[in-house]
Amino acid sequence: MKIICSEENLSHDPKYEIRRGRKVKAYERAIRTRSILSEFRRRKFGQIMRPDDEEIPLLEVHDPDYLTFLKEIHSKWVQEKNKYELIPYCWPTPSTSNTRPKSSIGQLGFFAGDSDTPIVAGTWSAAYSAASCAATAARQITRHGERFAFALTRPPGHHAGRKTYSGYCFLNNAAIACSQLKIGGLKKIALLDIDYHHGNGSQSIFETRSDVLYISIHADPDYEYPFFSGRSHEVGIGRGKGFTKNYPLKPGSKWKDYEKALKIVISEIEKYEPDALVVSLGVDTSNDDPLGTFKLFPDAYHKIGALLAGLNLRTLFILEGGYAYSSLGSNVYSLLSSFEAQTSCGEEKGDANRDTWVLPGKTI
Ligand code: OKP
Ligand code: ZN
Repeated sequence: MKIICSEENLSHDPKYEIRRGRKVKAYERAIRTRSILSEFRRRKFGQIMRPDDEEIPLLEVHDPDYLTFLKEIHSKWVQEKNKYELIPYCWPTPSTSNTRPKSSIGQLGFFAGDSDTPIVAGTWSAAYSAASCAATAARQITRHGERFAFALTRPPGHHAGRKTYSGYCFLNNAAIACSQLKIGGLKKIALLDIDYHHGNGSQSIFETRSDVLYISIHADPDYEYPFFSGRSHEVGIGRGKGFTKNYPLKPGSKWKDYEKALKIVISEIEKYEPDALVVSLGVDTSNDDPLGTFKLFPDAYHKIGALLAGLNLRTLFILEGGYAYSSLGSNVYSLLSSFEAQTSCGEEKGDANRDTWVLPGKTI
C-alpha cells in the first residue's frame, strides 16, 4: 500500500491544552507520526512517498479569507510582540455581533470552534502538507492506477469546516481528498468517518450535496466533543437530504455495539454504489485511548479492515485521531494490513513492491 506522508507535519507540535480545567500536554503531537511510521517500518508495511507539488483543491473546500487568516496569523501574532502559542478565549455568541476583529487574539475567536487547537509557527506548513498528502493520495487512485492508499495526515482534518478550525484540525484533508477524486472524474464518493468523534467539519462541508455520502459512527454528542453535531436526526439539507447519516454510540460502547453499527453503515454504502470510498480513519475508539471511552481491543481493527475490504471499492484512508501513542501505530497497521490482505480490489497488483520501504532523503 502507498503511504503518503510529509515530514512537514512535524512542524506542528503544540505544547499544551486545557482539559477539564487542568493544563495537560497537547494530545495531537508529532509523536503520533513517529508511532505510526515506526510500526510500519517494523512490519515492513507499505511504500512511503512524499506528496507531489501539484495544486490542492483548497478553494473547493475552504473560504479564501479563512485560508489567508491561517497562512498569516502567526506572523501577525509575532509582530504584535507575542511569544507563545495562539489560543482563543473569546467567541461571538448569538447575542453579540459577529464582526471580524482587527487584533490576532480577537480573530482567533472568529475562526476557532474550540480552545484546544493551538496555532504555532509551523501550523500552516504542516496543515498545508497534510492537505497535499490527501490530494496526492487521491491522484494515486485517479491517475496512477492504485486501488487504495493511506494518507498519513497530521494535523487531522475532519473537524475543520469551510471557515472554522477546531478539534486539532485546520484543513479538512478528507474533504480535500473527496474533491480531488471528483476532479479526477469520479462521480459519487462515500466518506465514512470511523474516528471516535463526529466529523462535524466534513458533515458541514457536504451536508447540502448528494454526490458525497457522509456517514459516521462516533460517540454520542450528548457526552462528547463536538457536542453540537452528530445526532441521528441530522440527515442532510435540501438536495443533500438522505446523504448524511449519523450513528452515535453511547460512551463505553463495546465491539458488539460497534460491529452492529458498522455492518449497517457498510450496507448503506453498498446501496449508494459509490465510485470510491474515503475513510476518515481515527483509532481513538481504542480501549486505551485517553480521549475515548469505547472498548475496542486490538483485534477489532483487524476486523474493521476485513469488513471494509468486503466493499471492494477503491479506498483512500485519511488519518484522523488516535492518542494512545503506544497502540496507535499497531492499530492503524492492523486495520490497513487486514484491508489490503482481504480486498479483492487491486489483486492484479500483487506483492511486487512489498519489500521496498523507501523514503528518499531524510528519514522521519
Ligand atoms: C480530534 B479528533 C480536551 C480534549 C478534547 C477535543 C477532541 C478533539 C478530537 N482538551 N479535545 O477527532 O480525534
Ligand atoms: Zn477523534
